[in-house]
Amino acid sequence: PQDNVSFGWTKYYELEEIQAWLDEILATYPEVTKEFIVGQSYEGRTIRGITISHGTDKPGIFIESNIHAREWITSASATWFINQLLTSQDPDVRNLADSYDWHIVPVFNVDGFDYSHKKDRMWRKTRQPHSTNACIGADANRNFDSYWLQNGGSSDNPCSETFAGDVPNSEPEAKALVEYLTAHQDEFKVYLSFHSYGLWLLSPYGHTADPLEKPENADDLLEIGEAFTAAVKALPYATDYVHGPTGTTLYVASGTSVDWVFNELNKEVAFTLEFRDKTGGSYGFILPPVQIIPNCEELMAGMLALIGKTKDL
Ligand code: ING
Ligand code: ZN
Repeated sequence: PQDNVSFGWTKYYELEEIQAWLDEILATYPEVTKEFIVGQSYEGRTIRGITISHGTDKPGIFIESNIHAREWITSASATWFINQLLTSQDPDVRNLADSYDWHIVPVFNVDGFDYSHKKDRMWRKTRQPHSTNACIGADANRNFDSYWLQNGGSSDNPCSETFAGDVPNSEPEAKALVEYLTAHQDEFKVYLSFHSYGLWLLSPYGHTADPLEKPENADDLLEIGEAFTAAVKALPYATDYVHGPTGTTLYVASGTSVDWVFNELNKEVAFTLEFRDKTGGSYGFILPPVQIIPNCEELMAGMLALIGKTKDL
């Protein structure tokens, strides 16, 4: 799977290395890949994405990864997934690659990711200082304009790990994504947000734990979740993902990207994936590199099932 390019999935790479790899991929596969730019981060880094398309006007799938800085397994898995779409000879993966237009942002929170590599491994938030200088950064996954700071799971304290920002879209990264997705909303049908950790597949809504408040297509989302978890469980690792609505399954969190896309862009299929480590696992966010490939294999199995079920509904 390391065909053609100088990258492997046996260690975690720094932002510069991932950017260089992306350049290499774009240069190696010019016919089917294209760069897109979501925007600029607070510290002026470019938030880059790659489109992989083996044709025109296929249904689109958008993947946002590493919105939380310390969740390194997410960008490791997103880059592996990109490589698979381009190089795999497996007929199921080829079909997945050829039947959809893929829009993938491997590292969304570029400032935070760089900071987590160079200064503080456990950094989660963005890097924009609060106006009071009390603390740095907001939780980008609480900063979107959907039930923003309303129903819990997000904080108005700038020093909290789940600080929602002073206003929705206060973080340049969230604002850029909102503008990009709004302008390109016709190009995708499915939205996925990669996180770690805990082995969860979470559907809207995040803003409420009331089981009666649920999307119209809640049953469809459960069916998709069922397919995903069964496919992952069927691998030799027999890993148990748990699926369900975010607020009732994991915890309440408002202002997330997935809820914003689901509610404001009216996408019917939007999920948060929480990769390895397992819930209560001893590694947590510091997942050993030997688990990168197993996690990726689980991602691919789950993704094939998720997309397959979505198509059949
Ligand atoms: N978990 C996610 C978080 O943002 C989540 C869980 C995602 C909740 C999307 C609601 C919606 O807290 C981690 N590990 O970041
Ligand atoms: Zn996260």
